[in-house]
Amino acid sequence: MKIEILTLFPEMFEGVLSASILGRAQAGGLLSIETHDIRAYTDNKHRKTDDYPFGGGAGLVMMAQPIFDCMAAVQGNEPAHRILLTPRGRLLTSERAKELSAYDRLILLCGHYEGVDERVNAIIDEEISIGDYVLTGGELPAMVLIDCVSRFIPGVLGSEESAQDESHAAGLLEYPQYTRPASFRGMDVPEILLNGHHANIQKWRHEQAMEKTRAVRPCLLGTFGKNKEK
Ligand code: 4FV
Repeated sequence: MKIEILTLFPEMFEGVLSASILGRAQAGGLLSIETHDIRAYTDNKHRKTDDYPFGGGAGLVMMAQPIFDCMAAVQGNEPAHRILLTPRGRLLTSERAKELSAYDRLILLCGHYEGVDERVNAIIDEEISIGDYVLTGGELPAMVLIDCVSRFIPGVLGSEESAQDESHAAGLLEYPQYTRPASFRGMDVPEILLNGHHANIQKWRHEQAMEKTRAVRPCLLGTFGKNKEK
């Protein structure tokens, strides 16, 4: 998969995209991620990328021209699924991330300040939000999207990991996880995980996931109840 990021702050991505799993995925050729500086596509001598909103209101709005020209230069003649990160978008879920991982190419547009000129939607295929809160920019949401989409690309997670058996993948919050030592400062790992057999461990984990989901995110149970076994 090739991911290209249109941003005013390419430097924000350097650490995140070069470290850990994402760094290894790129080194292994499973993923290619590039950033593009929108400011390089401005057509005014002051390299201005934003301006005051028509109709008044606080803050600044990103102008359409630099974004249009940056998108045209980056996309070229090749198809890509173009996503604007914005609080006004469809909420990013594990299910949507898995669907996005099927694309060969994603182009992510990071808004900044108060957002982008509405006319930018003429060159966007989808608006995605990472949650109902407002950040200072779309860069962190883009990193979140890249991280959770990449986990569904075959080979990105090691063989010992899986994006399938975890919180939200099955429609529930994940069961508790423990590792060595079996007893730590008087807190013991549940006996069933030490001596139970596979079927009992699976049953216990499902019960724990249901209990956690009921306590913390009961709204998920409605979805889980509709199309999965109880
Ligand atoms: C956001 C979110 C988000 C709003 C104004 C960038 C900022 C600025 N993006 N999910 N929540 N974006 O807060 O995706 O343009």
